[in-house]
Amino acid sequence: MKLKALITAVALATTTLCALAHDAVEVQNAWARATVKGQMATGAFMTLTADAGATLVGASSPVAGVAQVHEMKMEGGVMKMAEVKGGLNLPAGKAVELKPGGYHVMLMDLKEPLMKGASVPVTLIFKDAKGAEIKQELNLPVAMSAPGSAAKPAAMDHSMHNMHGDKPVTK
Ligand SMILES: [Cu+2]
Repeated sequence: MKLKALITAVALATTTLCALAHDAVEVQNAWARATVKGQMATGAFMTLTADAGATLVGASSPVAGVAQVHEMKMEGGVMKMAEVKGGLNLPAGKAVELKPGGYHVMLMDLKEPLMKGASVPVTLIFKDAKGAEIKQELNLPVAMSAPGSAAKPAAMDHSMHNMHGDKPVTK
């Protein structure tokens, strides 16, 4: 057991070093949406650029029982979202935006409310071009809308929360 843990640690350290050397995924404009009392799920958003190409295969956070990579799209006139099967492809050198109404990291089974102005640790799990796992730890600012944008949250964000069984968000 101990030996296995050690091997895992060494393997992780090795992939991290490789990641820093040439496969790092650049994360920009990352943030997580603040929640209201009783709300059990929220989204995290960011722009990802993988110089050598990568796939965002998962995420984790100490504040969420479950974290998944989600996609939101129109289906028969209804906005639906689901886990991105096989992960979100990040083509080499291309910025991929995770934003309200599109791709996002869904934080579910929240253990505590996300307060505006606080920060939340989120670990992103990538597979690099060679299939090796890379973990990237982030500390996301919690806000009501994308930092630096005056845009109001889109109406579709509300349905997103409802789909996870939360109370309707009222204005
Ligand atoms: Cu979602």
